[in-house]
Amino acid sequence: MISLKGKIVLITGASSGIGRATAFAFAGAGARLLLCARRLELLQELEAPLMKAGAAAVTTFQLDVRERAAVDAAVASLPAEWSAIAVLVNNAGLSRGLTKVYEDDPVDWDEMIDTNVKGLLAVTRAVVPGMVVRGAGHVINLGSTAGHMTYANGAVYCATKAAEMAISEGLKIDLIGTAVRVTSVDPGMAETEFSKVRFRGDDERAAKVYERITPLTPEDIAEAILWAATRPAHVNIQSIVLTTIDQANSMVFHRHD
Ligand code: NDP
Ligand code: 8X3
Repeated sequence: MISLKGKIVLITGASSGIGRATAFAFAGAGARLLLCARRLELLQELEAPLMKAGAAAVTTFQLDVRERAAVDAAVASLPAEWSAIAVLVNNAGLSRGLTKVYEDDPVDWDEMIDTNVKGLLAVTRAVVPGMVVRGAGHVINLGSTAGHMTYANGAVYCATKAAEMAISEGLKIDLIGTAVRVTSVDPGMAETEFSKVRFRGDDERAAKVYERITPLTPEDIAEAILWAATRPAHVNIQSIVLTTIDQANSMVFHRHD
């Protein structure tokens, strides 16, 4: 196990759900946290609790990962004491709608592809060259069981997560011979703001997704991310697929009586 004490960890989409839980997990390991998302006020509210949880330092900033120039500028303008990013958690992501692909709103396609695929690529492109130069680093991407098996009415979201899997594999190949590690963490259903965002604030519809199921918690996933990041330097965890006991794959669930 390697120590993350004082190491810089950049987490995208840290204002909610898995990203926020991951910030607390890395805080517990004594890391220095660089947290971004669009809702800056939510990030700022986390600063004191994260310090209390053990973070060595916390810096928050507003970032929309879809804005490639802003991503480049944010990473390039990090002060020297924050620039040596040791772990990048590419977590920012979302799903919009649950509709037949031939009836879908193309605006939703753009939002999912721009965030989950191009946003992940933009942050990776901005951060990884520094890791290669420093001879150390770890990129942890959030995939999904949705990338392993497509489900009805979810073609484009599933496609973005299949793309994440291909990008993680490709990045690992391209980094071969360097000390930079790449991991894809692929959860099944976890209760976060994910379904509220998918259904644009329809809380009732979102709650139905988790009805009579014990979903994963964001903390379950954060624990897996932290575990991957703390393996000895020669160990590269390529992927972790985790689901609740009530889920077999994208299509098969057990709903309790
Ligand atoms: P949440 O909606 O709770 O969190 C999503 C996070 O992503 C928020 O912090 C949001 O912050 C951020 N985000 C969204 N769009 C952008 C953007 N353009 N720029 C910067 N940040 C952005 O969902 P989850 O925690 O569940 O999702 C996190 C990741 O996990 C996603 O990649 C998702 O696809 C994946 N995942 C989720 C599963 C689930 O069942 N919940 C299962 C498998 C994978 P803000 O709105 O403030 O920008
Ligand atoms: C999120 C899990 O099954 O709702 O990636 O798409 S699912």
